[in-house]
Amino acid sequence: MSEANTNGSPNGGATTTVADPPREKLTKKAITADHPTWCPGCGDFAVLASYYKVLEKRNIDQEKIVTIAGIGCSSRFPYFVNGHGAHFIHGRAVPLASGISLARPDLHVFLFGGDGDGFSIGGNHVDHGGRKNVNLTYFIMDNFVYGLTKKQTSPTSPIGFKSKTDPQGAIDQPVNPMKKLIAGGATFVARTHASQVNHMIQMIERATDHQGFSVIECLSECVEFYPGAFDPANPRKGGSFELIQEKKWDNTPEDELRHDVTDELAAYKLAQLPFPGVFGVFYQSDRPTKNSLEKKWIEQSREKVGNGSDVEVLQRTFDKMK
Ligand SMILES: Cc1ncc(C[n+]2csc(CCOP(=O)(O)OP(=O)(O)O)c2C)c(N)n1
Ligand code: SF4
Ligand SMILES: [Mg+2]
Repeated sequence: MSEANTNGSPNGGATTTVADPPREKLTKKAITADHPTWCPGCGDFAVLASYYKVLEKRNIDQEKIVTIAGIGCSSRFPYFVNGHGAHFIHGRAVPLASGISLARPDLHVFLFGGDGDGFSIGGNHVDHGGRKNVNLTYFIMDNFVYGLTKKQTSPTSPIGFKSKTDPQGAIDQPVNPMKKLIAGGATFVARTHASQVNHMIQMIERATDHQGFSVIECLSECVEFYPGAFDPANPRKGGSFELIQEKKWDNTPEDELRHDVTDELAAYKLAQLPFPGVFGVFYQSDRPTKNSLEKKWIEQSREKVGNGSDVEVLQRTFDKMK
C-alpha cells in the first residue's frame, strides 16, 4: 500500500532532506488512543487488535499512519488509534482517503467501515476507488446489519432477515461483496472472519504490501442485532473456516486444482459458493495505481515548465492569467 517514503514534496517539487531522529520501536501502547465503546463481544474488537498488531509488527512510523472511516459502529476506528485520522461522513470515506493517498503518497492510508457505509450509501465511491486503483487499504467489517442505528436491513443482509426496516423479513437480493469489489476494479480483494485473528493479520499485511486499492471484507458479528450470523464459518461454534488454497506454481498435479489469484473468472467462481463460502485472497492484480500514473503525469508537466518548485509553477500559472 505504501509507496515512496520521502521527506520532500510528494509531487516531486523542491525537497528539503531532514534526517529522521532515532526512534523507538512502535508499541501497542503508543498507538492506542481511546478505549472502544462497542458492545461486549462485538467482532470489531478483534479487528482493532489485529490492526494494532500489524502497525506494531511493521513498525510503521507513527506520523505516517492515517486511519479514516465513515459512520457506523465499525467506523469508530480513528478514535482508537494514535496517529492521523478522521471520522468522516457516512459513505464518503473513500474519496477523503483517496485525496490523502494521492496528495501524500508517503503516508499509509487505512480505511475502516461497515457494510452499510461501503456497499450502500458509499457503494458508488468504492467502485470508483477500485476503478482508479488508488493506493490504500480498505477494511470492511461486514455484520449484515446497520448496527449503529439499531438494526435496519443492510445491503448484505440475507433474504428473510427480520429488521426494523423489514419486519416481515428482507426480500431484496443481497450484495455479494467479492463480486462487487472485483467487478468494480479493486486490485486486491480478500475475505476474512473476525474470530480468526491470525488470518485477519495475514490479510491486513498482504493488503498493506499491495500497491493499489486493496479491500478486505471481514465477517464481524454484531452480537446485539445479529448474533450468531457467522457461526457457520466459526470452528469454535461448530462451523468450518475454509481457506482458499492458492497456487504454489510448483508443477504438481495438486497445484492444478489450486486458485490462481490473478484469474478474475476463477475469483468469481469462488465468490459464487454458498454462504459461508471460502476465505483468503480471491483476486490480485498489478495494474498501475492512480498514484503512479498521476506522478508520471505531474513530472512530465513539471518538466515542460523547467522543473521549477511548486511555488514557481504556481507563480507561472498566475502570470499567464494576467
Ligand atoms: C448521510 C447519512 N445517512 C444516514 C446516516 C445514519 N446512519 C449512520 S450509521 C448508518 C449505518 C451503519 O451501518 P454500517 O455501515 O453497516 O456500520 P455498523 O454500524 O453496522 O458497523 C446509518 C444509516 C448518517 N449518519 N448519515
Ligand atoms: S451494535 Fe453491534 S456492531 Fe455496534 S457495537 Fe454493538 S455489537 Fe458491535
Ligand atoms: Mg453493518
